[in-house]
Amino acid sequence: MNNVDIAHAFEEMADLLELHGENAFRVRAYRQGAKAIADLALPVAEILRDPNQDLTSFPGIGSTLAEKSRTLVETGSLPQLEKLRTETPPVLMQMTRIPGLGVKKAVVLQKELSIQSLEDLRLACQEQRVRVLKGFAAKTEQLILDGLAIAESASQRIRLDQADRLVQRLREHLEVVEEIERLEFAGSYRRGKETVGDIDILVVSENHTTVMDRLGCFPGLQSVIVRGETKMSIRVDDQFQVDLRIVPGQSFGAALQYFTGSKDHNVAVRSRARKMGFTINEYGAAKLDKPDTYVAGRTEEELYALLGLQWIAPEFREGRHELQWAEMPNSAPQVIDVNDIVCDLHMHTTQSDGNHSLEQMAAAAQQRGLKHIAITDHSKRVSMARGLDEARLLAQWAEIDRFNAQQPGEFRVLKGVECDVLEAGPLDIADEVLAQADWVIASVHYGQKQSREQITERIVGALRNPHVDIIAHPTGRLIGSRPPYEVDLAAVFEAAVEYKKALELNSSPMRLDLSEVNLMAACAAGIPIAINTDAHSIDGLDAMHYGVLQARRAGIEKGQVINTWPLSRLLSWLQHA
Ligand code: DGT
Ligand code: CA
Ligand code: CA
Ligand code: ZN
Repeated sequence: MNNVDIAHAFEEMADLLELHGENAFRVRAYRQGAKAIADLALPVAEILRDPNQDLTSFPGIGSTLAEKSRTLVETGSLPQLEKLRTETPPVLMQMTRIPGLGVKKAVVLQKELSIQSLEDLRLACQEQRVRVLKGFAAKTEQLILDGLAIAESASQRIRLDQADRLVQRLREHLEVVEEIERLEFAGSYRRGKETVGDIDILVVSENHTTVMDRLGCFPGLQSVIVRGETKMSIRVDDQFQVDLRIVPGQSFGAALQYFTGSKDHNVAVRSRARKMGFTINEYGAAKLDKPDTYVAGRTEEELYALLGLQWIAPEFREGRHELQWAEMPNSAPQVIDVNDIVCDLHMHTTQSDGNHSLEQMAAAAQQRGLKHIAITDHSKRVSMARGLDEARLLAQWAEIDRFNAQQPGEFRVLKGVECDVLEAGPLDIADEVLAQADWVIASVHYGQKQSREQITERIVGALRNPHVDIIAHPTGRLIGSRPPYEVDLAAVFEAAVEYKKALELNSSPMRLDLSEVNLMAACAAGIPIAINTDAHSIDGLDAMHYGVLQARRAGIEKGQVINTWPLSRLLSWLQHA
């Protein structure tokens, strides 16, 4: 078993444990472990063999995971994983992606109706075989039918960070081909969508055979779906598709524009072109009366310029306002950019479930150009993460005061906490202690299955508390694995406006919560947004760009993003006056 195999086993453990409703922190321990193992420079087997090395000395690997790594290396399998696999028919994982259908109900349906595929489930609903089961109603059938489309697409799409890793592997594999003149990734990946349905590669090369032969020996290749003169599609890893197109150099810009999409953007571009007397396809732009003579197409800039437009960043190409903006750049909104970010206001340290100390996180944040951060460890309800009680919090904040006093420059650490909103409603930390914090995040981690009324009231109640500044990951979704909890976001937005509070865009690529669409609504309501990494290690701080990318896709102006404000403005906003 090599490191990649071990990491895969831990990832699968995490997925399956999550499916079975296991504690989120245990799930995360496996995810972190998987990442830590994948990042190791040495083979795990070698580390385990060396008496002078200790696997647990590497960040992200505790004694449990070290033990399981040993089992994997020595036996090639993990009994817990085997057991979970047999308890979990693959369709169950897909079924739990149907919004509103929890694990328990999915298990009952799967067993009672011998469901093998989502198609079986659709049939069962259409034939009204679900409503007759105990605990199910006609309403459930409709809910499932409505949710099936979402589940079907979720089961085939990968998250942006997973796409990033695949793209890097593909790039490294293809780059060695000297005959490749240009190589670019297009499609939803280039647009930075939160999930990607397939990877689209564009290549300029005279030698199609060499390029296709090289793609055909990609490690992880499962099968070649089609191979033609200019187009090749393969399946890689877990059923995921990669499309390659080879285009002539003079068409590269037109092809890149075309295959970057989105469809809606392309429709808008083509309709504008027609009105101006041009026709556009993936080979270039031509005059309507001379469709065979291309007048633009080597670069995207050239193509957009022909239509009187500035070049449009791929993340804006969703058929919203981007053509208007590109037409009159001076009146376009100042959309948030990664260079505008001066702080990160949600991160964990070794005091709770983080991997690095206050000093290490602060140094790493400074290296990344940040001017201030907030340390926000978990509160005591989160016992799995060694959440802090009042006494430990006060001690940590005294530590932060000392740290700030010793800072030579302007860099500052805010005294924060990620305080759980308890199942019954109240906050996990006493008001008189919260009053001493600079920055209080309220989060719902437990009781996520409660009714819409209950969860909404917990969140609105938290916003009403004068010490709370922001709600983290406001819908609790985990992309592709857990639907948002039932919450009336309109009521949450209303409360945020009334109490002058902020909402988070959690940058973790597994969350991206608030989502793009919800962000647009929050921003329309005038609610300040904090884009935070929720880092549990130094590396976690690098997730900021995912959050910023989603905020850009939502077209959020930088002034509305708290992370762009100087500390003085943040401190005065924190008075909520
Ligand atoms: P995905 O892969 O589902 O995440 O989304 P995309 O946007 O990458 O879609 P994909 O891979 O089917 O195609 C890539 C781009 O190529 C798409 O955004 C627009 C363009 N495209 C592909 N096929 C068509 C088509 O039949 N009509 C139009 N208008 N555009 C197309
Ligand atoms: Ca695609
Ligand atoms: Ca495609
Ligand atoms: Zn957190």
